[in-house]
Amino acid sequence: MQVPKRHVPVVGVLGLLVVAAAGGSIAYYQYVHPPQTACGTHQVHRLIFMNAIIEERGGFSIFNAAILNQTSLPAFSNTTGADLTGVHFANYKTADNITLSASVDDIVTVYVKAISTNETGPTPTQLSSATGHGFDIGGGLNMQAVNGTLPTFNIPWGTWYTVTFHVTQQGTGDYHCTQTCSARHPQMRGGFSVGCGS
Ligand SMILES: [Cu+2]
Repeated sequence: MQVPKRHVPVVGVLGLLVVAAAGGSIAYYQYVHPPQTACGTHQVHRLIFMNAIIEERGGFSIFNAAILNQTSLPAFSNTTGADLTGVHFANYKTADNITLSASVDDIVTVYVKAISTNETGPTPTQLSSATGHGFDIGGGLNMQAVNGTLPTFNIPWGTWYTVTFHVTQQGTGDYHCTQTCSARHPQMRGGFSVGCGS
């Protein structure tokens, strides 16, 4: 007697990450709210907007900050940056224009525009070998990107870069440029302060 062949179904298990595209250009993402941390903080999503120019001309400078009051990120373009049209957010004032401040369990989205000195004046200019600025978190803090890449080694002159990361560590560190852009490139950085609670 012949034993009938058994067909074993293959079950694929997919994760819950949902990435959808609307209008062919607007990307939405969704993340699961992590559990409360020991800090007992209420998570907020910060949007930090900054310019990056060689340190001799001011380095990084934060020009706006906001709390995002919706789960989807604003639409983003490398040439025009974030599009806040119709986005629910509330601006807030940072302590200064250089320090990045957040609390444990926050989500932070950084927008950086690399400004070429050739666009805004004669001297001093960036190194001719430089093609833009870069961005990374360091100085003892290590953040994992949940949208975009961290670090990035080139934000071409005149364009925008964005990254979203989850703040998982309390402490003091920095954010800094990753491309040798001028004589004072090693000083092109800002403080990153992560507290517990807000
Ligand atoms: Cu730089």
